[in-house]
Order: sequence, then C-alpha cells, then structure tokens
Amino acid sequence: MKKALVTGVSGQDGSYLAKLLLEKGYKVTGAIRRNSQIEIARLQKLGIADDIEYVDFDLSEVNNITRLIRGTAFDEVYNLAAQSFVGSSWEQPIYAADVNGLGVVRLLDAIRTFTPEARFYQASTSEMFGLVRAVPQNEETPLYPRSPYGVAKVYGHFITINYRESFGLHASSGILFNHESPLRGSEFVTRKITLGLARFAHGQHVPVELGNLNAKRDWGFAGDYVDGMWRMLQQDKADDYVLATGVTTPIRDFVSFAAEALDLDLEWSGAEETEQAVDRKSGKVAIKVNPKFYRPAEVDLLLGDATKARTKLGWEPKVGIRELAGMMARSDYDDWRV
Ligand code: NDP
Ligand code: GDR
Repeated sequence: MKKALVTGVSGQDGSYLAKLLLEKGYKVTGAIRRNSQIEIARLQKLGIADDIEYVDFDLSEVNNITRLIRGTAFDEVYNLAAQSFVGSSWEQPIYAADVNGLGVVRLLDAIRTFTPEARFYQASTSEMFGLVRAVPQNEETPLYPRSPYGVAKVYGHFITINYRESFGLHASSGILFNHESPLRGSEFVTRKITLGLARFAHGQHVPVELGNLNAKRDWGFAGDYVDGMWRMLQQDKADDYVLATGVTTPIRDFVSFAAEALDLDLEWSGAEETEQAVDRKSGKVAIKVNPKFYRPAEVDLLLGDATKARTKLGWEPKVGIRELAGMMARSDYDDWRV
C-alpha cells in the first residue's frame, strides 16, 4: 500500500486529492493545522473524514515537519498547505512569505535529509505570472507576481526546481490556474458569488458586493486538477506543468452563468465603481461594485496553455465554465439555510 502525505488536507484541493488517493488504494496521512477546533468539514462532506490519519502540522514550524518526515517513509508528499487567499496576503505579507515560501524549503530539506526517495508535489500557481507579459501562459512564460502571495509562491516554485536540480529529488511543481468547486472557500470570488446569488434566489435580497468585475480568470473544476497533481508524481522524471482549461472569463460573466443556473434574470448598468446588476423579476439589486474589494495591484488576465500536461500526462479538464458555475450555484442553493 503506497503512503501519501497531504498538507493542507482540510482545504478544497486537499479534500479532493485525499478522496482520489483513497480511491486508488493509498494510505493517506493528512497534515492538519490545529486551531481551536479541527476543521474537517470538507472531508466529512466527501464522506472520507474517517479514512484519513491526521497529524498536527504547521508549515511555519520546522520541528513538526522534521519529526513527521523522519518518522514515516512516505512514497508521495503533496504540499498543498498555504495562506491561499491573495487578498489577505497584503495584510499578512510576512506570514505569506513564511508559509508559502520558507515552508516549502522546510519540507523539501526534511525530505532531502530523511527520505530522498519520496516524490514531492508543490502547489505553484498562475498568480506567479501576475502582470500580463504573454498570453496564453505556459511553463516558459516569464514570472512577474503582483501580490505578496504570488511573490512567496515564486520562491516555493524555484526552491522546488532547485532541490530537484541540486539533490536529484523527484520534486514537481504544478502551475495551476484557478480551480473551483462547491468546496471552494467562501472568500474567493466564485464561491462568494454563488453563495450570495443562492441566498438572493431564496428571497433574501441582499446585494453581493464585489470588486473588480473586469479581471479575467481561467477557471476549471478542482476535481479535475487533483488528478493532474497525481499524474505528475507518476512520471519517471519530475518536471513542472501548467494545468488550465485554455478558456478565460471575466468575473462579470461568471456572475451571469451562476445567475442563469438559478433562474435569475440580471440587467447590468453603470460602469466601474457604480456598476450593478438588477434582477428583472424582483426589481432588486443582486450585484453591486464596492471599491473596498479592489486590490492594491491586480492580475488582469490569466489564460493558460496546458499543452505539456495534455501531451505528457494525458491530462484533460472535463468541466467547462458554465457547467462549473451552475454546479456551484445549484449546490449552494440546495444547501442554503436561513
Ligand atoms: P484552501 O485555502 O482551500 O486550503 C489551504 C490549506 O492550507 C488549508 O487546509 C489550510 O488549513 C492549510 N494551511 C494554511 N496555512 C497553513 C499553515 N501555516 N500550516 C499548515 N497548513 C496551513 O486552498 P486550495 O485548496 O484552494 O489550494 C491548495 C493549494 O494550491 C494552496 O497552496 C494554494 O495556494 C494553491 N493553489 C490553489 C489554486 C486554486 O485555484 N484553488 C490555484 C493554484 C494554486 P486550515 O484549514 O487550518 O486553514
Ligand atoms: P485569485 O482568486 O486571487 O485569482 O486567487 P479570487 O477568487 O480571490 O479572485 C479572482 C479575481 O476576482 C476579483 N474579485 C474579487 N475577488 C474576491 N476574492 N472577492 C471579491 O469580492 C472580488 N471582486 C472581484 C479579484 O480582484 C481577482 O481578480 C486564487 C487562489 O486560489 C490562489 O490561491 C491561487 O493561487 C489562484 O487563484 C490561482
């Protein structure tokens, strides 16, 4: 039985990845941050919470990392833990650097020292591309991160490559474009929209307040992307791969797709800071811009080219953007409680 360690197992990707690994017959150890209570709601929702062995873990603490890696010879280590919300990284830039940057080398160095045969996956991100230099973006596109989150992830990305080249570790980096699901955190824009519109569709006519509606993202389904992570670690040679759908969509259009799925009929008006969408049936404002949600620096356009993953890994995203928005909106509508 193969043994896998998943950091960030309580998060969106950690939950889907743990499910996939369990289905493939792995023994899954889930590294979990001990807060005032253990947060395993997503794992419970997927029905796998009792199938995982949990270990206390924080990427900012080298001692628990060393003990964990020294104590078990994992076949595969997936490093998904991170301060993952870009917006918060301007408020906690040093924490983002510590966890998303230095945390990666803490883990890699323990692997190099105690279990150099283990295969390692690093959760890199399209946020590293930042300022638009080329479209579509692939593994060769120059990096220009636009947030403390992105800057820290660039360190994590290159230290993974460096440990592969310096010490021969089987360390791969997945440069993943945005991926969403009904398990997405409620602070991210897609889930904020689907939760807000589901509440609206149930008759609670509170507008959803958003920031920049013009930013474009290449959104896929998280379930498809964790399959890509696993495929990377099954290759003979470690490498870096972009995972993306190759379709980019403005935030405004994601709103419209989610609204359609809930039978809301939105009429947009205004521009920039005064833009809003009124639901024609109720006559109430469903969406409005609040500049408070603008970011100090924005990533305007992400559009990925996953040709390498398609050809070398045989990876294909299966869920398109309309289907994804509908899946999330309907899930939030069905789960809605007053
Ligand atoms: P989530 O925010 O859903 O999950 C993040 C996980 O990291 C949570 O389990 C969280 O634990 C854990 N975590 C946070 N800080 C620490 C810490 N200091 N020590 C240990 N664990 C910690 O993110 P996603 O599942 O969406 O993303 C997974 C990874 O992929 C992240 O690294 C993210 O940056 C990256 N990524 C995500 C993309 C996406 O579109 N989803 C795209 C590209 C990259 P807790 O429950 O305690 O908060
Ligand atoms: P992102 O995702 O920053 O791309 O990072 P997020 O959903 O937070 O923002 C996407 C875009 O939407 C715009 N936006 C808003 N965003 C939020 N959160 N809330 C709002 O009200 C709002 N209004 C407009 C943002 O300005 C931005 O342009 C995600 C995370 O999962 C990262 O961990 C991951 O690395 C990247 O995706 C790829």
